Amino acid sequence: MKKTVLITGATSGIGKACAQKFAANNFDVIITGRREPLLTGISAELEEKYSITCTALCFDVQDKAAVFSAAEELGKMNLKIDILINNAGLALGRDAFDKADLDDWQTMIDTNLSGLLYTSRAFIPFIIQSKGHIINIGSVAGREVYENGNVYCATKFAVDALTRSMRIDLLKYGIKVTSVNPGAVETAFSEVRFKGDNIKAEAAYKGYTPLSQEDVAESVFWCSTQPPHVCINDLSLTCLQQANAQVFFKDGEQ
Ligand code: NDP
Ligand code: 8X3
Repeated sequence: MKKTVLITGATSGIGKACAQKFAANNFDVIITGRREPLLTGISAELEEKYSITCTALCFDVQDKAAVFSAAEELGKMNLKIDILINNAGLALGRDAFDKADLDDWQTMIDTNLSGLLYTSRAFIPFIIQSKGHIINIGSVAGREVYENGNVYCATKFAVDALTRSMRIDLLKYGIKVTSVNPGAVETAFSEVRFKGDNIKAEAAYKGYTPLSQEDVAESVFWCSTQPPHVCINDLSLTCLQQANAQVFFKDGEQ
């Protein structure tokens, strides 16, 4: 039977690559994000290319009421969800603890933590019904902190804690819960983090070959296609030139 995946933050980067990967494998896809024109374009492209159904829902994960009303809308449309990918997220700034912008901190907490809580609570009834799978996109920054990573790292540590908690609390429903924790992936992430400063954003990926969004989508898809009795608890991946959240071996280093 055809399965459906809901991906938060599918207008760009890892989320968009996941939408493409699942659609290419004959899943129906529900994509979400704040940028409606991008959602509409991606939805049309996936339906045309892969002959699947792609439903686009435009909402901000920070907005509790909007998240729950999107879930209500899906319920009215009688849509089922087999896999929820909690991917929407961002970093803002890379500043020392004593200098960082409080609004940046708040936005990261509201998006990466509260947003993930809202989408999980709103869509879990669908996942319970389908005995499905929740995949949270964490980060190597949720395993080890790095200099000036402070609140971004804290939100990703929280994603790790919530993934473990969900796995325990939802065990009785036969639901799989996985975290996928990538190292550096070349997406719009750094452009957003450095607020459009392209020089800083490009520097983040200089001197090594980072992961691509497709590499991460491949891992997410693999986690979701294991036999029914197998649950991948967490999967961490980095590019060959990255050992952990802090250590890189860049071109030209000896
Ligand atoms: P992108 O900036 O390319 O994509 C981020 C996505 O999240 C966009 O689709 C954006 O959609 C969505 N998003 C952001 N804020 C909100 C919000 N408030 N409400 C709804 N959607 C939102 O970055 P990535 O693909 O790299 O990031 C995806 C996830 O991967 C994040 O959780 C990030 O922390 C994580 N990650 C990234 C790594 C990297 O090096 N790139 C490494 C490890 C983890 P829109 O703007 O349309 O709302
Ligand atoms: C994103 C990867 O190393 O920039 O989670 O924090 S990193």
